[in-house]
Amino acid sequence: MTEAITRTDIKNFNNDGVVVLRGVFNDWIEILRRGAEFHINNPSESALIHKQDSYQGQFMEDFCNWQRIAEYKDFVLNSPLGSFAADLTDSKSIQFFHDHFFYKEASSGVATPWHQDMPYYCVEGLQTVSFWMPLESREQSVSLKCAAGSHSYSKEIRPTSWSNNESFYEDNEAFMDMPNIDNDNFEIKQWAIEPGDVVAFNFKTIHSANANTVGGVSRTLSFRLLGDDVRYRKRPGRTSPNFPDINQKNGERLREDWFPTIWRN
Ligand SMILES: O=C(O)CCC(=O)C(=O)O
Repeated sequence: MTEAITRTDIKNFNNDGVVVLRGVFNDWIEILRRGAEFHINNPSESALIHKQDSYQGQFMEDFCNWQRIAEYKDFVLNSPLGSFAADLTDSKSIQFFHDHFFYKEASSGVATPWHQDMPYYCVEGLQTVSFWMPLESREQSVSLKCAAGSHSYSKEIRPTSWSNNESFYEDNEAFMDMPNIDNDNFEIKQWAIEPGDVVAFNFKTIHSANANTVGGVSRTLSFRLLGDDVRYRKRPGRTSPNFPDINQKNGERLREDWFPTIWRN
């Protein structure tokens, strides 16, 4: 076990599906900020823009840029990301899945709705973790919100398109409706964040984030990692992010040339 992660962190991650780790990436913030500035000026073809007419700012999200942005690649391959993921998911090895960038301009009125990440992905398994890393201080009110314990549902939550709320896949019966998070007595985990802190959560943990209503921009990177039991799962349509040429069969470990093993115990 690394020194940065305690037994209590692991217990909380297992029970709640989410834990905050303080200051564990302090040494990487300047590097990731340089990468993010390049990224904002050079989004990929997959970048999505969300905008509400009544607000000035926009919200951009983008996926899978770690191989072309040197600072992200350095972080993925050389930071303790993989060892932290191994500790939290009790895995012997960790594959890197993808990075996801959330850039919310000042006063951009678009929130990230309640959702569960797993059903958007071409994988299944219990040993998963995302590291949500703001690159500037974040007040609690504009930080990530996670519904504690929501990773334990056996059925996945129906994924929807964030722009029109329509079901992502035609196969609707395979999924359950989003519970009424605010009325179903979930404990909501939400923390004020300083750069270098990270919120680690399971791919099945239901989460959301309020719109950026504060003065400055909000730049957040989420890094997604796969532990020992994670396998390829074909979905009944395009996934997000989409890997149309992945050419894999259900039950296989993800291909190493696209999703490298970044940590072995
Ligand atoms: O920062 C946000 O707005 C949402 C983050 C999120 O949904 C994620 O990292 O999976």
